[in-house]
Amino acid sequence: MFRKGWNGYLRHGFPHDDLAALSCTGRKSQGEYYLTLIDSADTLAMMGLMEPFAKTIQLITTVLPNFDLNVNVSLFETNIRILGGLVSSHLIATEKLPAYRGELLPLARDLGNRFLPAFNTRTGIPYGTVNLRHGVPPAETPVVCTACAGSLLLEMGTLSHLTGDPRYYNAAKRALVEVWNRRSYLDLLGNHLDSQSGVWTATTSGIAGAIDSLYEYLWKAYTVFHDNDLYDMFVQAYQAIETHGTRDGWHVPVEMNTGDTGSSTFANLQCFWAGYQASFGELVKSTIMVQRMAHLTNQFAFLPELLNIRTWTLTGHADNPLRPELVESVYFLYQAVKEPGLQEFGFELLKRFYEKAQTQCGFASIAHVESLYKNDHMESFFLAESLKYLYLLFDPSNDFNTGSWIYTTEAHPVRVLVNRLRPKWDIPRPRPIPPLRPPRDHPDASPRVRWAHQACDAREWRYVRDHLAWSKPYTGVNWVRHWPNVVPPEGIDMLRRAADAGRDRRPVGAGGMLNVTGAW
Ligand code: DMJ
Repeated sequence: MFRKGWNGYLRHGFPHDDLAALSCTGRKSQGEYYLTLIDSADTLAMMGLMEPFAKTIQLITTVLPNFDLNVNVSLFETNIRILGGLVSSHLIATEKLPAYRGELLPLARDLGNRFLPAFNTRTGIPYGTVNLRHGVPPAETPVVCTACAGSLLLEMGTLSHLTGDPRYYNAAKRALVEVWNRRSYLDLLGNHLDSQSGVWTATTSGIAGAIDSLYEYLWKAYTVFHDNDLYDMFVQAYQAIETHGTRDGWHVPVEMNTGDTGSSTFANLQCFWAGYQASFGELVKSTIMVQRMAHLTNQFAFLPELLNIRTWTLTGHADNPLRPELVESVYFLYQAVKEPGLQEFGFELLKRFYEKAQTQCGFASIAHVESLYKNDHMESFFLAESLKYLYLLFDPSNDFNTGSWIYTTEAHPVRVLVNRLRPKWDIPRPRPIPPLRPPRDHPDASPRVRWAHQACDAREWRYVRDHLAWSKPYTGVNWVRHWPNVVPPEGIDMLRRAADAGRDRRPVGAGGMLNVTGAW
């Protein structure tokens, strides 16, 4: 399937960003900077296609000497897809292609330099859009989405590590810290803010689009760069979502200042959360979420972009652009628990891509999850993420399943560093917590502190697995309402006992336990 999509892009889509998979032509989707070529290059290497990988690197450096392009682009999308693709391919080529001479790194550095003007705001929170040639367009809105400002550190930090230039790391970290500093006293974030004034312009919180990957980057960037500020932020942020952002165990949009329910909407983009939870050993919650998603796929061949979980009806957004989030979570949970049922589920999802999305020259986005009409577009993340995670799910001895790699939000692997970057990399620590927070010895504070030391106990996961049958028939929202009761009190006690025992929570990366010292 990857070969078909890749060859389809090269034959019909290149030199445009993406393949229009119905009309078999090319289409611009971002900056017309060879998006699919760069975003999917490392998938070739991860699937063992080393010769095409080497040729692709050559092609990239031939067609794209630099990013001196007069295009307005999304900082976020260009960072996760293009910069992430470049630094990841550079890392892999350095390790696996003897003839590689580091050609991608100057290109990545050139792009990183073109990002920097976007951070030139009063707060350090970047603009959402930058012109790659001229900097921020004069009439550009300062309003930026939370994920857009807070999901830059893995790529820009790795660029700093590779070049020895701390500016990229510092800009991305400052942006993340400045967004976090504006959290509510419930430790929740809104979904858009003004990068000049620092004021929230949209105060609905949650884990769906516009906020999602910020959470991912707190944990993953901590793991890669060993920056304790990020760990502290991660623990608070995760706990806040689990405490205030769920209803009946579903993650829902909530008001950041009050915790009130915004709407009963499930978004396909939320599905990454289960994989994220699995990556730090929160296996029970991860399993429950994946199982819920599995039940949803009994009703829909592809998860819709949005679903009203109160009325159980589709909203206006009933499409699915072949997103990776669900397979991503199946993959990460499988890596943590090696449950064969997860591979079976992954294979089912793979078959659906094969049977329902395939076209003459590639794979097309699904326009409506009930009619299964198609859109004339193959997103770059279908090759860069969806098929990559599916491949890794079935290839246990793959180097990328066993080494100390961390995946960016666009599934680009970056290396866990052996040592923390310091001191010139450090920027001031986050400001003290806002005054409305309960004092440290207040009982409200203790679960957060305890959570950080909680054990990751395989028994707890097996317990939940054995009590939640994968084959449970879908019975709609009433059955869903009963979910919180599915984990009986003994299960909760087991979690508490594990916490009391004070065993260390060991992080689980894509390659199992992280081998932090063996990386570089
Ligand atoms: C990808 O570009 C990234 O995973 C991003 O974080 C949000 N979602 C799309 C794919 O769905």
